[in-house]
Amino acid sequence: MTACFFLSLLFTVVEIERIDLVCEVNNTDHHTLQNSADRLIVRRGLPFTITLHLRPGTHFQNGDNINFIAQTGPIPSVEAQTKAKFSLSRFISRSSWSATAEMSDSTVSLTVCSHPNAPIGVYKLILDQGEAIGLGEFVLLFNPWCKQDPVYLASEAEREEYVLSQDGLIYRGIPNRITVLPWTFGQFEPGILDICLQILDESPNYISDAALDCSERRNPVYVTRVLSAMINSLGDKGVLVGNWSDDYEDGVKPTVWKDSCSILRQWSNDGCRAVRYGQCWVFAAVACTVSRALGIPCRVVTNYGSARDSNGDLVMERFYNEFDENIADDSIWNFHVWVENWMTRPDLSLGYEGWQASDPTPQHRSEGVFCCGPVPVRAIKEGELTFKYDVPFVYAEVNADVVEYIKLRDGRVFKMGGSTTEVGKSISTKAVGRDEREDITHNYKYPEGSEEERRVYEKANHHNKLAQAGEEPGLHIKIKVTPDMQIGSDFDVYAELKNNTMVTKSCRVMFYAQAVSYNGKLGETCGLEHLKNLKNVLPLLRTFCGMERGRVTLRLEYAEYSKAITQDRMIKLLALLIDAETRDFYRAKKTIILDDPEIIILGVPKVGQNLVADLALQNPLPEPLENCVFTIHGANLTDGKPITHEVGTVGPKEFVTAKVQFTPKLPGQRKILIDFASDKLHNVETYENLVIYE
Ligand SMILES: *[C@@H]1O[C@H](CO)[C@@H](O)[C@H](O)[C@H]1NC(C)=O
Ligand SMILES: *[C@@H]1O[C@H](CO)[C@@H](O)[C@H](O)[C@H]1NC(C)=O
Ligand SMILES: *[C@@H]1O[C@H](CO)[C@@H](O)[C@H](O)[C@H]1NC(C)=O
Ligand SMILES: CC(=O)N[C@H]1CO[C@H](CO)[C@@H](O)[C@@H]1O
Ligand SMILES: [Ca+2]
Ligand SMILES: [Ca+2]
Ligand SMILES: [Ca+2]
Repeated sequence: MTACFFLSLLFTVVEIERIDLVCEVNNTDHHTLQNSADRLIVRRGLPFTITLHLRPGTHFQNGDNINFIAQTGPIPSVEAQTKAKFSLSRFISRSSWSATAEMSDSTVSLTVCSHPNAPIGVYKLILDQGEAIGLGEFVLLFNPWCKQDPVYLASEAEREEYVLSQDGLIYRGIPNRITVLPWTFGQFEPGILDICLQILDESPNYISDAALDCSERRNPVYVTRVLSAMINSLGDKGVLVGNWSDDYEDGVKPTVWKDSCSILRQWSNDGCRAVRYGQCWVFAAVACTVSRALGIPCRVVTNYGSARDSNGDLVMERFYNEFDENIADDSIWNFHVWVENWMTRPDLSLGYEGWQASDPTPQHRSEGVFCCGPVPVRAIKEGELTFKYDVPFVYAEVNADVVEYIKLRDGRVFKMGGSTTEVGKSISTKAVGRDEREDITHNYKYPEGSEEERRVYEKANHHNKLAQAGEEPGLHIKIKVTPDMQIGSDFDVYAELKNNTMVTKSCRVMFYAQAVSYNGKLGETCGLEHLKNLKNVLPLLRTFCGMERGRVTLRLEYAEYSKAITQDRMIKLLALLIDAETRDFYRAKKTIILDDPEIIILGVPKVGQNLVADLALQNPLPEPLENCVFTIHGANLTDGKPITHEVGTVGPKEFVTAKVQFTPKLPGQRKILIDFASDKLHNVETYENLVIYE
C-alpha cells in the first residue's frame, strides 16, 4: 500500500472511533517502559506509532489538507518551536517532525517522529483537517540514544548506568576513609516523572515567561541550570531546604534520607512546600533523579577537601585567631557532592562537550540566583574561567590554593603557611556497571605537583602562589595518631615537634581536639581540661625547651568527646607551636574519623570440642542499646547456619558480652564471622581467622 493511496483515504479521519497509543511497545523502544505502560512516553528523534481505529464502513473522500500539530506548553508557537506543524510524508525524517501512515482494513497506523531538538515536556498531538481532532497526549524526553540529540551518549553501558539505573552509590567521609552511601534514585517510580515536570513548571522562569521557558526546554544546558536552582529552596519554590545546624527538629535529618522519591513526593504532595532538610549529597542525589527522569545522563560526584571561596580570588584565605577560630569566610569542607550531566555545548567552543558539573546545593549566587553550572569539567581543568557557567566557583572548589594567617589579639597578622595541594582530592563517582569507586580527579585537574597544574593555576589569574613545600629550616610540628581510634574508647594522639634551627628554642604548644562535621563546620571542643581554661586565660599549655625532637600527648576521653561528636564521628586535631621569642606560629592539623566499636573474640580452637566465642562490645553511646543480638556464622564451624545470641538491653558505656558455643567440624583454617545488631547500632561486623587443630 503506498503512501499516496493512503493519503486519499485518510482525509475523513473525522470518523475515528478509537485511538490506541500502543504504549507498551513504544515505551520499550524508547527506554521509558519502566515509567509506565499506560501512557505514551517517548524520546526525541525516535519514531513512535499510534493506531487509529476508524468507524467501520466509513466512507472516505479525496483531499489533501491533512496536517498534524504537536504542541507543548500554555502558549504554543511555531516560532518558539513549541508547536510543530507537519503533514504525511513517504518516509520518516529523523531531523524534523514528520509522520507516515499505513492503512489496513479499518485501522490506520500512524508513525510520528519528533525533532531531535524539540522542547521536552507534555505534548498534545492534533489532527488538523480544517477541524482539529485531539489524537492524544504524550511526554517527550531527551534522548541519549539519538545521535542528533545534544545529550547523545554513545556507550550502551554508560546509558544503562547514567540514564536507566535507579540505584547508585554516593561517596562521603575523608579521602583515606571513604564511606559509601547506597541511594535509590527511583526516576521511573510511579508519579516521579510528573513531579520532575512539575519542578520545571514551578521555576521562576516559567512563572515569569512560560512561552519562553517552554521553548528553552529544548536545550539541556538550560534545563540543567534551572534544575540546579530548583532543587534548593532558596529564591524559589524549590524542593529542599539546606540545613547545617545539627538541629533538625522540625524536619528530617539529612543523613536519614536514603532515596529521592520520598523527597520529591513530599514536595509535590505538600503543595510545593520545600522539604526539610538536605545537605549536599541529598541535593545532588535529587538532581540526579530529575536529570535521569528527563533523559539527561547524570552522575553524582564527590570532591574531598572542597574549598568554598567566598570572594572569588581562587585563594582560600584563612585567618585564625589564637583559638583556631576561622575568622574569614572561606572554608574547606571535608567533602562536597554535586552532579555531572552529559551534553554538547554549542554555546562554547568545540572540545567542551561531555560532562558538565552543576551544583544544586545553595552556596553562592550566580546571575542573582542560587544555582551553579552547568560548567564543562574540561574548562575547570584548563582554567577557562570565562566560560559559562560559574567556572571560578567550581575551579576553587577543586583547586584553590590555601594561604593561612593568624591574627593575634593585638591585631598583628602572621602568615603561617599554606598549601597548593590541600584542596580537591579523590574526586569520586560510581563506576559504570560496577559497585566500585571511580577516581575522576584527572578530569578536573592536572596532577598536583605537575607543571601543567601550576600553569593552569597561573592562567587562572592567581597571584598568591606559594613556594613549593619541602623540608625547611626552622621549627616543625606534625600530628601523629595511632590506627586505634574506636568510638567509645579513650585514646592518645600526639604532636611531634622538631627543631631544625641552630639555637635553643623556647616554645609553647597548644594542642586540642574539636568535633567537626563533614562540611568542616566545627562543633564542640572534645573537652580537654587545659582547653577549658584556654579561652579565659592563657594559651600556654606546655613549654618545650631546647630539644631536637619532642612529643606532646593529648588524651581523648570518651566521656568528653561523646558529648561533642556529631553523627559524622569526626574529630579535628589542631596543634599550634609558638616560638616564644620571635612569636612565629607553626600549625598542624588532622581530621580523624572514629571506628565503629570492635567486637572482641576469645576462645581456644580445637576440633570436635565445644569452642566458646567469648564476645564483648562496649556500648559507645550515651544511651542504652535495646534488642542487642550477636550472630556468629562460619563454614564448618556453626553447622551451616548462623547462631544468634540475644543479649537484651545494655546500658550506656556498658560492655555487652556473650558466650556463644559452637563445635568446629573439621581441622584447618576457618573464618568466623560475627555480627552485632541493636536498635541504634547495626551492622557492626568483624571476622576472625581460626586455626582448628586435630
Ligand atoms: C535548621 O533546623 C532548625 C531546627 O529544626 C531550625 O530551627 C532552623 O531554623 C533551620 N535552619 C534553616 C536555615 O532552615
Ligand atoms: C635545636 O635546639 C638545640 C638546643 O637544645 C640546639 O643546640 C640545636 O642546634 C637546635 N637544632 C638542632 C638541629 O638540633
Ligand atoms: C565443610 O565440611 C563438609 C563435610 O562435612 C565439606 O563437604 C565442605 O566442603 C566443608 N566446607 C568447607 C568450607 O570447608
Ligand atoms: C518506534 C516505534 O514506532 N515502535 C513501535 C511502536 O508501536 C507500533 C505498534 O505496535 C510498532 O509497529 C512500532 O514498531
Ligand atoms: Ca532555589
Ligand atoms: Ca578567597
Ligand atoms: Ca592544587
